[in-house]
Amino acid sequence: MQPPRLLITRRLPEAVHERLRANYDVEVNVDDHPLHRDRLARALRDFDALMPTITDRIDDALLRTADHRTRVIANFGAGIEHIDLDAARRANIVVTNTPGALTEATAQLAVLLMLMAARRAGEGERWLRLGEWHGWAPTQLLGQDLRGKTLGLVGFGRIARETARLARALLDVRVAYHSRTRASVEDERTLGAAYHDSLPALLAVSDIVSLHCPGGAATRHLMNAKAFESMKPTAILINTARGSVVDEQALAAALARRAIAAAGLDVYEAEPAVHAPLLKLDNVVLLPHLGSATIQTRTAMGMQAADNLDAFFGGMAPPNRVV
Ligand code: 8YV
Repeated sequence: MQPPRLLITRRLPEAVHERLRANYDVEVNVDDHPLHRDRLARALRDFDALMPTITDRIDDALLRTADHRTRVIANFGAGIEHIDLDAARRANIVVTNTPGALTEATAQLAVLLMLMAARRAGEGERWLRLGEWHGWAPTQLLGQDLRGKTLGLVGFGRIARETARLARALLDVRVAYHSRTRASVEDERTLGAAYHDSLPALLAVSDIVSLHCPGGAATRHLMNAKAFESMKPTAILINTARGSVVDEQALAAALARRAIAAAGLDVYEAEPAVHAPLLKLDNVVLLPHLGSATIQTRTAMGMQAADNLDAFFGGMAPPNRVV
């Protein structure tokens, strides 16, 4: 029997390619540029399985192709808003993702951004590299201590909880959250997390606001001009979730007039483009979507995606099926 044809749309850690080559007829996009739409359309006709990433927009128009051969899309990543799930369902294509594998790495990056923004680390590094540091001074680049501050989590899934756990251990913060569904009393108690039943209520009490909700239409521009008005002028915004959750224009305006103190961003509305005014502001730390970027995590994500494929082609239920 012929092994299933699998297209891996971006270069993954070699260990993942090796594992997949053992059981699949694998093609890897070795030049590693985001695939052109036409190539994705052809892939749906030519391959039994796709392993895409966030850089592949698989929308209704693509999935509507009547003669598609693809039966399963094993996304490399947890977030799947770049795939039209309803259209996949209509096309009878199974979709899986990789939750869990990237929880720790992403939570660590959220805490890194909190520290970088609070301690003005990006600003300091820029000074130094530009030769603008002329020696130590007692009131130079003074940041904020985070001990005892309130960390407000928007969303309370795996990454939010791990972020809370780490930030409590490292920075001794208090935890508050808002999410669509309230967690159990037990889960709240474990993290000492105080529930707020509305976003404005959470924003009003938070010194650090960290976003952990999914992307997509339901959360688009959740953080808009009005939301920034609800935040404390001393507050810091952290986004390791999806760029679409933040109205970047409104954020740049709020940072420029110090309606909020600082921000740390890892994700953007139109990646890889960054809203130009943000690049000019000193009180924002900007990272290039590094949330899960460790060799261990990216390998684990690939292995989890491979587990999903193996289950599917082995006639079993893929463990991380979303459609
Ligand atoms: C991934 C992510 O790097 O998994 C996610 O949802 O945001 C990132 O950590 C990327 O999405 C991989 O496709």
